[in-house]
This record gives sequence, C-alpha cells and structure tokens, in this order.
Amino acid sequence: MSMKIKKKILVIPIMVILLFVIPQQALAYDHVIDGKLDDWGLSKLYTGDWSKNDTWVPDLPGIRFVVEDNYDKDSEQYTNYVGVHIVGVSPSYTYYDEPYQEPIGEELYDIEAMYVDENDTHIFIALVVSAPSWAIGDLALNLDANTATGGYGYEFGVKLNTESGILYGIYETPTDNCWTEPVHGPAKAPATIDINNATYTGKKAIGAWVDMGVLDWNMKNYVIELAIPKTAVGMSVGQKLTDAPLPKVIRICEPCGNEDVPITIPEFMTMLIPMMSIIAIAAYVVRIRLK
Ligand SMILES: [Ca+2]
Ligand SMILES: [Ca+2]
Ligand SMILES: [Ca+2]
Ligand SMILES: [Ca+2]
Repeated sequence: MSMKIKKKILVIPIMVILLFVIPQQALAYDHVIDGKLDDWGLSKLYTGDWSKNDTWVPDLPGIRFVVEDNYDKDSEQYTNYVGVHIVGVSPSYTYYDEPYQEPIGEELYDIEAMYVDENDTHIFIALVVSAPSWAIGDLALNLDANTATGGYGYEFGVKLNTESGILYGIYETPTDNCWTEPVHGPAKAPATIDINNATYTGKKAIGAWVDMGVLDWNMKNYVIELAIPKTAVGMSVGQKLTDAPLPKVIRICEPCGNEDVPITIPEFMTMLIPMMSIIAIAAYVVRIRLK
C-alpha cells in the first residue's frame, strides 16, 4: 500500500467524525425567554431584508427551522405576495415547497417561521407571526412519533390561543375531541386545544410574546418564545428530539385553518445529508481499493 493511499484512508474516519459528532454536539443553547431572537442568532431579522433567505437562517448551528413568509414562489395568483420558503437545520437548508397557498386571507393570518432548539431539560420554540393572538392556534406535539396516540396524533399541546385556557399551559390531549378542527381548510386538525376535554397538566411553558417592531405588509410582527420542560410532555431529561422514537412532529395551526406550520424531526434533508455522505465515502473507499 502506498503512502498516498494510507493518508487517504486516515482521512475517512476523520470525515465520519466531523459529519456525525459535530452536528449533534452543536444542538444546545440556553435561551433567554424574553421574546427577543438574538440568542437564536437571528438579530438580523430586526434590520435585514426579509426577502433574502440568509436573513432567516440562524447564525448559530444546529437550530431546526421552517420559514414560510407570505406565499410560496409557485403562487400563480399572487405573484407579488411571495416570501422566503426554506426548511433545514442551520446553517443548512433547502427550498420548502408549501403544499398549498397560505395564509388564506394573507398577511393578517401569516405565521412566518418556527425555530426549534433544545437542551437536556427543555424544548425551545421561537415563532415569528403576523397573526394576532386570537388567530394563533395552539402548539401541538407528537413526541412519541406515533400517529395513533393523542388527538389526531398529538398527545400534548401548549396553549397559545388567547380565547380560552391558560396561556402557555401544557395540556394532555389523548383523544381527537381534545382538539378543535379548523373552521375551514386547507389546514387539517388539530387547531386549538378544547379545554373542556383536554386535561391541564398543572405545568406551563415559560413564555414571552413580544412585538418585534418590524412591519410586514403594514402588519405588526410578533415573536413568541417558549421553553417547554421535557418531563411535562412525555420526554425524559437528556432525551434529545433526534433520539428514538422518530419522526417527532411539532406543529402550529390556526383556528380558522388559514395557516399551518409543521416541523418534522428529523426532516427529510437532515436524513438525506448523512445518507449522501455515506454514499460519497463508500464511493471514495471503492475508488481507493480499485486503484
Ligand atoms: Ca430570547
Ligand atoms: Ca408575512
Ligand atoms: Ca406562512
Ligand atoms: Ca402521538
């Protein structure tokens, strides 16, 4: 075996370590729940151009997110009302092709983005929304990755809609009737927690809801920032969102059905990158052996 090939073989384990270890270690920031996004690497959202992808991508690595500002670029009807549509784990992202054109009713009902992070004890969520508090649905959590458990698959919810219930209260939602259905489509159930049927756990997320001082299509935009204790939503301390069972889903939908924003963990691209890396490394090894 030549010296050159030995060096190449040595490089391969290092590449594997870089690909698999670093992204997992980079997934923990202790966020200050103050309704400000500087601790998400998103200070640029306050001054930057919202029509640019980079403005929406956290400067900190390892934060998963979906951005769906205004309509998707494939809107044929409203070509001037389009915005950034991306999904990924910072700094990586890909185009997010929204399944249908929302928000119905446009900016008043827009939810622009959801960001998700975690540490050993908490799930952190940051939402950027134009929609007023009565038009925000409740956060739905399918963390057991089982669509057969929980109402419409979502076994826990966090109250964000201000029309009923305890703001930031964590509810158990074991059956479909613990959730309301959207008043109309295209979004599907669940929409808000029906507090007459769901069970309040007695625990709340730490929350902040702040006017971010940015106008989008002449509407105010707000940041909703949450820290949800993992032990209050069926997870254990130290269990990562990327640990089994998978896939987990965190979703927000509006009571009217005008808008919904899901994050699936792991989302397709984060599975695709390691798969492509394995294929690339395998091809590399085969090439060396064939030499
Ligand atoms: Ca913050
Ligand atoms: Ca918008
Ligand atoms: Ca949207
Ligand atoms: Ca479930």
